Amino acid sequence: MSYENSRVSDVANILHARASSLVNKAEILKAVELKGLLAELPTLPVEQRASFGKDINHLKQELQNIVNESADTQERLATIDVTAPFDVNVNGHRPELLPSTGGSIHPLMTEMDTILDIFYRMGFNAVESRQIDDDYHMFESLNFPEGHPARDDYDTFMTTDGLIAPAHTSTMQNRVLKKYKENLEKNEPIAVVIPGRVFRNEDLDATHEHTFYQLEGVYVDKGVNAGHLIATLKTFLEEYYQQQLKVKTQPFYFPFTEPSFEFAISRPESLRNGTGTEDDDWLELLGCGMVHPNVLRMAGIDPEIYTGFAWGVGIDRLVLMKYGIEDIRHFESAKLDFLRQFA
Ligand code: FA5
Repeated sequence: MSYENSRVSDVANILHARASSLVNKAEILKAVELKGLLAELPTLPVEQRASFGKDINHLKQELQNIVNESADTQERLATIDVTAPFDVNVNGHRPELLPSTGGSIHPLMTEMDTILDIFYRMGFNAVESRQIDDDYHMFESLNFPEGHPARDDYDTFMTTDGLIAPAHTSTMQNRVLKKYKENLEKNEPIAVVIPGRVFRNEDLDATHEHTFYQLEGVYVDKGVNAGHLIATLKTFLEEYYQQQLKVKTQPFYFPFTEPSFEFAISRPESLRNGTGTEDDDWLELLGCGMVHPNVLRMAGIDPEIYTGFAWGVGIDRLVLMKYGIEDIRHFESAKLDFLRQFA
């Protein structure tokens, strides 16, 4: 840009040079030289003022363009890794999310989809569990009266208001039984699976996390027995692992099922990582049983007419075994080299 007035032209050269070395380009608009030119204007002979004023406006516009261009460039450069700590002291950086092509779905969620798909094909509906719940759903509705010693087996985290981070997805049993009990009046079963994130105050090791995922299942109808329970779980596991499995149940205790079982599979060769034999490597995968009559009653279902089964399986443990992962803590570790293997 050329200027009619040499005085403005001199100031323009100085300010262009200075702007190129400024980190925050907007500072140039406050330059004292610019203010000086504006102050000179009223002192000039009247006939020179119009051309001088026009030159100042041009210079201001040029400087403004420099500031605008620099802001655009900073926006383009400003991608920040959201997993890294954000430095609030860095000026001129506007954080942006990384493009979604840089990430992938967490392996536990991909596996959860596969598992839900199997149950959809078996005729189950899915209802997501809650990540914060209350004493009634965590204990009372599950036949743990106040002061019951088995409450201690589900040691979890609570808010100061007495809300509970659920230790298992069974907290949803009362809700789904109530929600779907009209199925029974239409001679249809209640068949629901409940995926959810659960929390426990736990001693951590390779198979125990404080935060993990479970899938609850509830099935109620007339004439349902433990044989249906075992057949349903065996069918599901064989579909998930894509092979025939040997299964066994052993007696256990849950206040909300009677009888209660632990359900184990004999780890087949392909899921054994070269250790043990098929006959000595029983792996406990889930807890299950026949829904306790009190649990049915609390949901308004007559246990003299209807019976049902329920189970709760740890998703992390299923996935550990499927891929031969040696430590459950990898899932929550945000180790990218681990997660990228599943991308
Ligand atoms: C229960 O949570 C019962 N609610 C299961 C149930 C549901 C029984 C319905 C009867 C009827 P348990 O505490 O055993 O039971 O946990 C069930 C499964 O969750 C375990 O078999 C295991 O696969 C998984 N699990 C339990 N604790 C952990 C943990 N700390 N880390 C990872 N997985 C765990």
